[in-house]
Amino acid sequence: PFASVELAPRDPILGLTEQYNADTRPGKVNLGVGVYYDDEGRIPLLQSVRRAEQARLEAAAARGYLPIDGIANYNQGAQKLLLGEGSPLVAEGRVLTVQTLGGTGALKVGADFLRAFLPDAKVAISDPSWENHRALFERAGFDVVTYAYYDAATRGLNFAGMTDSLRALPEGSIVVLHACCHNPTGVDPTAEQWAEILEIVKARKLVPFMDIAYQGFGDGLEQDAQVVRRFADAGLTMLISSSFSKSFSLYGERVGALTVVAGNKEETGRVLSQVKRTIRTNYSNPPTHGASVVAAVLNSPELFKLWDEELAGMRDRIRLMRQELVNKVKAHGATQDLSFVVKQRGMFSYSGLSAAQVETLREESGIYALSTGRICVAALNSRNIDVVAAAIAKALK
Ligand code: PLP
Ligand code: TYF
Repeated sequence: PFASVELAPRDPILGLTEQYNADTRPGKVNLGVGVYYDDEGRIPLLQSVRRAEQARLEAAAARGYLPIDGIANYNQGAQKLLLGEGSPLVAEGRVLTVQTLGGTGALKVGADFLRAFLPDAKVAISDPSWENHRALFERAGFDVVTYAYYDAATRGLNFAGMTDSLRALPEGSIVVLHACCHNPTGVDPTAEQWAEILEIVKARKLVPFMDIAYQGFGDGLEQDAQVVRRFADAGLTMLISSSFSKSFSLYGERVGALTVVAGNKEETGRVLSQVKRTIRTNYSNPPTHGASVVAAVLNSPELFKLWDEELAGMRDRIRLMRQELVNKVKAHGATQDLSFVVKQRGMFSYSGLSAAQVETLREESGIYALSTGRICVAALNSRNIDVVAAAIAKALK
């Protein structure tokens, strides 16, 4: 029955990691996938996580089924991080949050829910966006279009283009917005620009689906949630997918959440019942370990403080690597102005390297980047940065 099954294309990001893993050169560097590595080049196990895991191990917790929507105080903790302590929306009963299999799971559950109730809506994603956005919403059955976003000439935001394309969307379209630390460009709108985007979203009755996978990697947990809060406080009905994969360095535990801000309390109940139905018919209920660890950290003032400090450490190290990369590429003789790398936020930089230059880096130096020129700055460290900077400077000549 499978004779006509075609070979599916590889995920361009995860496919690159397979290629990297197969490379036998000792000095190879993977700047492809968006993962935070510490200065030793390892994926860190945070102290806050370790302590919560220790406590959980000692408690010898049973592993019964979780409720369909997951661990209650995990969901409340995730909600509080997004909407803030004492959010009036939460008090009004207008917010629901369900535990999901990472941020991807939140997008998928949200997409399936939307497809059931807004089947004809278009889904607009940024140009460019995270590769999986288009694939995921198309698989859910939507027609996916793009809105202008990145301006290669200025290496910044094409704000006029962005607002024009948002204004041109059919009323009721779903618009996927990166709340902070845009993947793949590292370019975010300013607060003033967000205010204008919000006005367009309201005027065109768009349904925002905010994706926040890097909360804490921009300016801090509270600062990075400002856009989400402004949209929610404006009275909009919206969806939010959030992820702890990066901020807790718990990639493989699949810790994420889908939050929906609905119109009123009664509507929230109805929406929750349908979101739970989506989950039930997909995987029944989510896994226990990762979410119970995250919940323990979010609900302990002491562990939360430790986590916040560890997150700041990751954020600061990425900033340092951005600065050092700019300095070192210049020191190696490149004449191009790379100062935009320092202005970009989060894990990524759209480096401006062409597909051919990226290929040269890979072939000559074993340095892997995406063909779009995206590099993961969080994979740089004090041991590999000189080699990378020298190779980039050479490629730029
Ligand atoms: N959304 C964006 C923009 C991302 O970069 C990622 C990265 O993995 C995700 C969602 C998915 O997060 P997760 O790994 O938690 O599924
Ligand atoms: O953009 C990235 O590199 C991260 C990790 O299918 C990732 O978001 C990449 C591809 C993918 C899932 C996660």
